[in-house]
Amino acid sequence: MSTAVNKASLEQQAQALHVSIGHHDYLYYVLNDPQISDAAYDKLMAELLALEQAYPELVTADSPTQRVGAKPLAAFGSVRHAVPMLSLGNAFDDTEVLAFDKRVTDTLHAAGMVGAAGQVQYQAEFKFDGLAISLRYENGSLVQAATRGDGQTGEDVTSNIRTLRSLPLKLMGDYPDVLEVRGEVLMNRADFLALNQAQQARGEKIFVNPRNAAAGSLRQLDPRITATRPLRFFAYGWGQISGELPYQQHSDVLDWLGRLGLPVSPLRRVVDGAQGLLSFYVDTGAERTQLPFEIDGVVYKVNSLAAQEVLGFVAKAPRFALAHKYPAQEETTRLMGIEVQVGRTGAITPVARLQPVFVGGVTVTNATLHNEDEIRRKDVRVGDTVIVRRAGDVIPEVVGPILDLRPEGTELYVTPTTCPECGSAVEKPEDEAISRCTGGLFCPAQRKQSLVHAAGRKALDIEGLGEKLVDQLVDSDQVKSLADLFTLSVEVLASYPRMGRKSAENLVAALDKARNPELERLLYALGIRHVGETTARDLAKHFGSIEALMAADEEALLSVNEVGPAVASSLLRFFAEPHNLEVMQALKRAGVQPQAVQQASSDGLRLAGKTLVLTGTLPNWSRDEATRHILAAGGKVSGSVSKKTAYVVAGDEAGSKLVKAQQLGVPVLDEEGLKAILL
Ligand code: D41
Repeated sequence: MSTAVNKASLEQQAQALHVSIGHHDYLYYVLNDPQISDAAYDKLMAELLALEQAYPELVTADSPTQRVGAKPLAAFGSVRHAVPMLSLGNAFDDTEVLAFDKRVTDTLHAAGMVGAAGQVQYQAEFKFDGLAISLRYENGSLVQAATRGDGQTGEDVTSNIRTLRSLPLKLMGDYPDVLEVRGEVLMNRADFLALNQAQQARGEKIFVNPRNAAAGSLRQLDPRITATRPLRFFAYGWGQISGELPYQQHSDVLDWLGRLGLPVSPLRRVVDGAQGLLSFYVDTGAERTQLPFEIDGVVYKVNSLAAQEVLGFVAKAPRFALAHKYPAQEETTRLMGIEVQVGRTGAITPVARLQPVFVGGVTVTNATLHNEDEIRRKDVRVGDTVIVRRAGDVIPEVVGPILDLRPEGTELYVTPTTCPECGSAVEKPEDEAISRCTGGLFCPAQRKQSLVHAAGRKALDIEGLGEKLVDQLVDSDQVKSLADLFTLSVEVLASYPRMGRKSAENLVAALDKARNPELERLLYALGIRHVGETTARDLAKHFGSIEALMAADEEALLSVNEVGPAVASSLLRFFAEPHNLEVMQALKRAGVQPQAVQQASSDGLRLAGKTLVLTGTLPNWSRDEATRHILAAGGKVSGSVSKKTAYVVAGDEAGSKLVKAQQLGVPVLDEEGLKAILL
């Protein structure tokens, strides 16, 4: 008699611990809002383990101690889905979305489910770039998890799915007897990068992207490995549900799944009509690169479940839903060759020559391979089929080879030992990843790049002096240094191919204008290592003239705010070099004379001590113009928004920085607002 009572109370004790641990897992992994310390959590877990050790009959499949309990499998079993897992139709442009909305609206109109002028209501969601999974809960307990497979039959990944801490082993609240939840398993970008680092340190497989890492982690036969992988899950639908569905809208069912303890994306929106869909697509696209995980599009679903039923299916895809894809950020193509580019400072960058491929909205033929170490790490070889990535506006890069497709006879890449441009030795300092040509300004590639840099908009801003002309001027030995540019005549320039007299005159006029630059621009134009725009500005403000700067010793240089030992020693080396002194003198002879600098203190200026961030396109001012006005008013311009940002100045097509400003409560100005503060 007493044993029975005892047993019931022990079971209650274990149950209470299940609920408590499940609740804290939910707070921690789903809501990101833990309410007890790790130590307190560990104590609950230890208590449960002790109890189960003393009374093994208390161990149930849905006990939190069993998340990683399972032994390695020999193979995955197969699971037939009680309700098939459908696929999604795709759209790649607005017209396809408009056609979808029209089809839906016409059908529902004919069925009397929308008024004559009515718009269809949709649920708009992210399209997570992961793996589709079906979870089966019976009496609230997770009993089975399966991959989508062909939609009818998938693989049994229950032991692996149990290790996902964000998934409840036991549902909360008022759950139905049978509930099949469908969703996507994925890995956050940051977790993917950390995993790859750890994999590399252990000499194990590197994953090419988060999706691949999530798939590889889920397809482990040993759940103990899966347990170490930071996988996440978001529910987006359902299969079998016993009894009557308590809601009539897709969005309400997803909210309900959230209340049962399942992770559901909060970034969903209920929208009306095609315009609502397209706005969601555009807004989400602007935030896309800032999200912690990868999405490859958005998904639209007719919100009314009754309307979904009327619309029905074609083949294996529902007529009530549509995936609207963003241009793929990754594609595969052939690596035809690896060439090296020599930069302004001699840095040797390997560049991949690719079979042209459409990725991220443009056709890509070249992609960076960063440096030799990266090529080795990724083991990329000429002839490989490679994955090319172009995310946002960043330079396309080669992510890695697809080893299964490697042809025979490929060879490891080695950086050339001599510069392909000038034949000088290529050196690689032990502690640096970058090889450099030692030719200095003897190397035509370095000379060309220095001149292109000096002519750039942030430097001397010499309009009409592009890369092509610089190539010709250097190749013909007409220009050997920055100073030589200022000796060019209309006659000489007009003698170059594709150079009319008018263009030559314009260029000579542009050069004339560039003879009196602001000091900071001239300093920046010289291309001294470690002297970027900001440092050039600080130096100009501090010293006021090029002569004063050239006369400064280390102590004087270090007394400038923001100038450290690296900048100081680079400046000293630059001005100690006879060739550079010659160029400085030649510049003077050619009439290059920087403007006098007003060394006014910034105190009392309108934006003194304030940092502003620019985003989007302003109606009248270019980014550089706006920056100059802000600096003139004593303010600073930064590239990223933080709580310390005084204002975000937003123009057309402002992106994530505007979103961030709104999140942080940073005041946002338009161009007019900025002018009002400045003037
Ligand atoms: O995020 C996703 N990848 C996602 C996939 C989503 N947000 N919603 C989806 N909805 C469906 C229906 C409409 C069929 C319930 C889906 C998928 N299906 C899906 N994923 C893989 C195949 C189909």
